[in-house]
Amino acid sequence: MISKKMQDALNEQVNKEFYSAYLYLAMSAYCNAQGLPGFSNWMRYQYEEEFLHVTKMYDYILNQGGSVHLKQIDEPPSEFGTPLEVFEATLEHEQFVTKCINELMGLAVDERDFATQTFLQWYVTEQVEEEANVNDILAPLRLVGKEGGGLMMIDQQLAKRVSPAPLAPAE
Ligand code: OFO
Repeated sequence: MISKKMQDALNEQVNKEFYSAYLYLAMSAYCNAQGLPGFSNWMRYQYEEEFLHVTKMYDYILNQGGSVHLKQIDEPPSEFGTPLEVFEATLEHEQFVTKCINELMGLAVDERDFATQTFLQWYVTEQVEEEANVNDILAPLRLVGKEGGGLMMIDQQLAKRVSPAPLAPAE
Protein backbone atom coordinates (compact mmCIF):
# COMPACT_ATOMS: atom_id res chain seq x y z
CA MET A 1 0.00 0.00 0.00
CA ILE A 2 0.99 3.64 -0.39
CA SER A 3 0.31 6.61 1.89
CA LYS A 4 -2.34 9.19 1.01
CA LYS A 5 0.45 11.73 0.58
CA MET A 6 2.28 9.46 -1.87
CA GLN A 7 -0.96 8.66 -3.70
CA ASP A 8 -1.67 12.38 -4.17
CA ALA A 9 1.89 13.08 -5.34
CA LEU A 10 1.70 10.22 -7.88
CA ASN A 11 -1.66 11.54 -9.13
CA GLU A 12 -0.04 14.97 -9.62
CA GLN A 13 2.70 13.31 -11.65
CA VAL A 14 0.13 11.44 -13.78
CA ASN A 15 -1.28 14.85 -14.66
CA LYS A 16 2.19 16.15 -15.56
CA GLU A 17 2.83 13.12 -17.77
CA PHE A 18 -0.48 13.77 -19.54
CA TYR A 19 0.63 17.38 -20.02
CA SER A 20 3.93 16.13 -21.49
CA ALA A 21 1.95 14.05 -24.00
CA TYR A 22 -0.22 17.05 -24.83
CA LEU A 23 2.82 19.32 -25.23
CA TYR A 24 4.58 16.95 -27.62
CA LEU A 25 1.43 16.42 -29.68
CA ALA A 26 1.15 20.22 -30.00
CA MET A 27 4.81 20.36 -31.06
CA SER A 28 4.16 17.57 -33.58
CA ALA A 29 1.31 19.53 -35.15
CA TYR A 30 3.44 22.70 -35.19
CA CYS A 31 6.40 20.97 -36.89
CA ASN A 32 4.05 19.42 -39.43
CA ALA A 33 2.68 22.86 -40.30
CA GLN A 34 6.28 24.14 -40.68
CA GLY A 35 6.94 21.56 -43.43
CA LEU A 36 9.15 19.39 -41.19
CA PRO A 37 7.60 15.89 -41.30
CA GLY A 38 10.59 14.25 -39.61
CA PHE A 39 10.47 16.61 -36.62
CA SER A 40 6.71 16.06 -36.51
CA ASN A 41 7.22 12.28 -36.56
CA TRP A 42 9.73 12.42 -33.66
CA MET A 43 7.33 14.49 -31.56
CA ARG A 44 4.41 12.20 -32.41
CA TYR A 45 6.31 9.22 -31.00
CA GLN A 46 7.41 11.28 -28.01
CA TYR A 47 3.70 11.86 -27.38
CA GLU A 48 3.12 8.08 -27.46
CA GLU A 49 6.05 7.55 -25.10
CA GLU A 50 4.48 9.93 -22.59
CA PHE A 51 1.30 7.87 -22.61
CA LEU A 52 3.39 4.89 -21.56
CA HIS A 53 4.68 6.97 -18.63
CA VAL A 54 1.07 7.81 -17.71
CA THR A 55 -0.14 4.21 -17.96
CA LYS A 56 2.70 2.76 -15.93
CA MET A 57 2.07 5.20 -13.06
CA TYR A 58 -1.72 4.78 -13.26
CA ASP A 59 -1.30 0.98 -12.97
CA TYR A 60 1.06 1.36 -10.01
CA ILE A 61 -1.39 3.54 -8.04
CA LEU A 62 -4.19 1.00 -8.60
CA ASN A 63 -1.99 -2.00 -7.84
CA GLN A 64 -1.03 -0.38 -4.53
CA GLY A 65 -4.68 -0.04 -3.57
CA GLY A 66 -4.68 3.73 -4.20
CA SER A 67 -7.25 5.93 -5.93
CA VAL A 68 -6.60 7.47 -9.31
CA HIS A 69 -7.73 11.08 -9.56
CA LEU A 70 -7.54 12.45 -13.12
CA LYS A 71 -7.27 16.23 -13.11
CA GLN A 72 -7.67 18.90 -15.76
CA ILE A 73 -4.76 19.06 -18.20
CA ASP A 74 -3.23 22.50 -18.92
CA GLU A 75 -3.36 23.83 -22.46
CA PRO A 76 0.05 23.69 -24.19
CA PRO A 77 1.33 26.51 -26.44
CA SER A 78 0.66 26.24 -30.17
CA GLU A 79 3.67 28.27 -31.40
CA PHE A 80 7.21 27.13 -30.71
CA GLY A 81 9.54 29.20 -32.93
CA THR A 82 12.46 27.69 -34.85
CA PRO A 83 13.26 23.93 -34.84
CA LEU A 84 16.14 24.74 -32.46
CA GLU A 85 13.73 26.53 -30.12
CA VAL A 86 11.36 23.53 -30.28
CA PHE A 87 14.09 21.25 -28.97
CA GLU A 88 15.38 23.79 -26.45
CA ALA A 89 11.82 23.91 -25.04
CA THR A 90 11.78 20.10 -25.05
CA LEU A 91 15.00 19.89 -23.04
CA GLU A 92 13.74 22.48 -20.58
CA HIS A 93 10.52 20.50 -20.13
CA GLU A 94 12.37 17.20 -19.62
CA GLN A 95 14.64 18.85 -17.03
CA PHE A 96 11.50 20.00 -15.22
CA VAL A 97 10.09 16.44 -15.32
CA THR A 98 13.40 15.08 -13.97
CA LYS A 99 13.12 17.51 -11.05
CA CYS A 100 9.55 16.31 -10.37
CA ILE A 101 10.61 12.66 -10.44
CA ASN A 102 13.49 13.42 -8.07
CA GLU A 103 11.06 15.13 -5.67
CA LEU A 104 8.79 12.06 -5.79
CA MET A 105 11.77 9.83 -5.07
CA GLY A 106 12.70 12.10 -2.17
CA LEU A 107 9.21 11.66 -0.71
CA ALA A 108 9.43 7.86 -1.11
CA VAL A 109 12.78 7.92 0.73
CA ASP A 110 11.39 10.12 3.53
CA GLU A 111 8.45 7.74 3.96
CA ARG A 112 10.67 4.63 3.84
CA ASP A 113 8.37 3.49 1.02
CA PHE A 114 10.71 0.95 -0.59
CA ALA A 115 8.18 -0.33 -3.17
CA THR A 116 7.66 3.17 -4.57
CA GLN A 117 11.41 3.82 -4.58
CA THR A 118 11.88 0.69 -6.70
CA PHE A 119 9.01 1.71 -8.96
CA LEU A 120 10.34 5.26 -9.43
CA GLN A 121 13.83 4.02 -10.26
CA TRP A 122 12.48 3.19 -13.75
CA TYR A 123 11.53 6.87 -14.21
CA VAL A 124 14.89 8.09 -12.89
CA THR A 125 16.65 5.99 -15.54
CA GLU A 126 14.11 6.98 -18.19
CA GLN A 127 14.75 10.70 -17.54
CA VAL A 128 18.50 10.24 -18.07
CA GLU A 129 17.66 8.66 -21.44
CA GLU A 130 15.08 11.33 -22.35
CA GLU A 131 17.47 14.20 -21.66
CA ALA A 132 20.31 12.45 -23.53
CA ASN A 133 18.07 11.84 -26.58
CA VAL A 134 17.11 15.51 -26.72
CA ASN A 135 20.72 16.66 -26.26
CA ASP A 136 21.76 14.36 -29.13
CA ILE A 137 19.34 16.23 -31.40
CA LEU A 138 20.19 19.69 -30.04
CA ALA A 139 23.92 19.31 -30.81
CA PRO A 140 23.57 19.09 -34.63
CA LEU A 141 20.69 21.59 -34.58
CA ARG A 142 22.97 24.18 -32.95
CA LEU A 143 25.59 23.51 -35.61
CA VAL A 144 23.32 23.97 -38.62
CA GLY A 145 21.29 26.91 -37.24
CA LYS A 146 18.68 27.90 -39.82
CA GLU A 147 20.66 26.50 -42.76
CA GLY A 148 18.12 24.70 -44.99
CA GLY A 149 20.20 21.73 -46.22
CA GLY A 150 21.38 20.78 -42.74
CA LEU A 151 17.87 21.09 -41.31
CA MET A 152 16.52 18.79 -44.03
CA MET A 153 19.17 16.18 -43.16
CA ILE A 154 18.18 16.30 -39.48
CA ASP A 155 14.52 16.09 -40.52
CA GLN A 156 15.28 12.90 -42.45
CA GLN A 157 17.02 11.43 -39.41
CA LEU A 158 14.09 12.25 -37.13
CA ALA A 159 11.68 10.63 -39.62
CA LYS A 160 13.28 7.28 -38.73
CA ARG A 161 12.00 7.24 -35.15
CA VAL A 162 9.49 4.43 -34.61
CA SER A 163 6.71 3.79 -32.11
CA PRO A 164 7.82 2.83 -28.58
CA ALA A 165 7.05 -0.76 -27.56
CA PRO A 166 3.79 -0.83 -25.56
CA LEU A 167 4.15 -1.50 -21.87
CA ALA A 168 2.39 -4.51 -20.45
CA PRO A 169 0.13 -3.57 -17.52
CA ALA A 170 2.06 -3.84 -14.25
CA GLU A 171 1.49 -7.17 -12.43
FE1 OFO B 1 9.22 12.98 -21.12
O1 OFO B 1 9.22 11.95 -19.58
FE2 OFO B 1 7.49 11.65 -19.05
O2 OFO B 1 7.07 13.41 -18.81
